[in-house]
Amino acid sequence: MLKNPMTDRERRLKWFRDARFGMFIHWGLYSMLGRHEWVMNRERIPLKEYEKLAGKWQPKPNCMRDWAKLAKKAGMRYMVMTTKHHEGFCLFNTKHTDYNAVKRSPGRDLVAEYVEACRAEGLKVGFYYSLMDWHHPDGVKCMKNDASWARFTEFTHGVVRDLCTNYGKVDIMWFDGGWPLSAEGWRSHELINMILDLQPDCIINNRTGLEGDFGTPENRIVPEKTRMWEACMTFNHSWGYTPIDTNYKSAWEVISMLRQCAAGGGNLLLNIGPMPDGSLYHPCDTELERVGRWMKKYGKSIYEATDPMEQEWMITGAFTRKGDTLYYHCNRWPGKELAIGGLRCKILSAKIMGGAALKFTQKADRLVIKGMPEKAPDALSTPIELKFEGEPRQQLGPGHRLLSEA
Ligand code: JFZ
Repeated sequence: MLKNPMTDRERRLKWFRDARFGMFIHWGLYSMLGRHEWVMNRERIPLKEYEKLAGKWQPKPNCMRDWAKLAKKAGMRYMVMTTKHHEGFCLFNTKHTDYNAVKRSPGRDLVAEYVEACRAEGLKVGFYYSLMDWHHPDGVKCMKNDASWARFTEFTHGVVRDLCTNYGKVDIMWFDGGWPLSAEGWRSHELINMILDLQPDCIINNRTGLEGDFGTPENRIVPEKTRMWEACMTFNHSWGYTPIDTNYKSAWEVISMLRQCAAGGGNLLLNIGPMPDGSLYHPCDTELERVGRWMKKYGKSIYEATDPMEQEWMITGAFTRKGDTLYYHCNRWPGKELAIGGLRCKILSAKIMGGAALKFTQKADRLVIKGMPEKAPDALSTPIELKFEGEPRQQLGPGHRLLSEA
């Protein structure tokens, strides 16, 4: 049985619910090849050839500090870094395998450096750990052979124990790569109980095969209604460093995703795959700095505004809500007037967030806000703050009027 997951879960999740925004880091031997973190599998690179990378990796000193500084500047409140991805190379010291960053190149404990960098910036510490392991000799045999299964699950639990013992407080264990075993096969109940024994405040995601403390929709924002969730998104379309994948998200898109996550009561975990030496690069750094300047000014409408509101799509923007306040995130500026149809609540006041009151008319379910500047105060998105009373619901339907009003 799992330790006291329900009552304890909300206590452990409190900081996470308030955090809203985190930085995901995918960094490993695969970063040196620059063709996605699945390169070993996709290109069927022979193990002996791939292992040579573990004799060459030379990240520059203190690169994680740059990551943590950028995360803080962007308004992120936690980080999650790959401690071991599917390739099986551990970025930390462990007695369970020499295929690690201390016994091989770069001869440093990269996880220890990462943890220090997070804490220096006041960021919560998350560890990504892939259960699936393409390097371990029992990583596949464990499916069919009991002795192999016993060895591989002992290895897995032993390595996770090292992660939860040797680096101080761990705030998130972010598991991944459940293939080829089930929750029972991974002994996930035992794994989670061990983590909570060692790290009683830690939260654990849903990729051990068990429900976990939060859901992890990947590269899509799908709010979960019955529990906490966090959407993980790439900056381009790869998690690991992949310079040939140049279609990067803009600050405008990141803020739109943040609004969508907040409106659904969840978090955004946005990924960067650093260069082999740990360097960051354009446009990730510049776009995240733009996001951070926006979050400094309008962050309340994202961090705090997670109350539910039934809304419909609009081309000029979308809502978040906190109590009796709606924030209409206008990210396509219509000019001096903004019309919003379908609102079923009475609007009491309107203003650009942080600005002066705006005139408005509300007839039936048509709100028209007037006297706005010709140009958007902030092209990334300008939140219009609306105080309201009544039912915060927007209802439009496909007809020009609802059938009930025809
Ligand atoms: C996994 C990894 O394979 C990938 O390399 C990256 O680390 C990502 C964050 O997690 O990718 C997945 C995991 C789950 C799904 C899709 C890709 N899924 O459930 O659809």
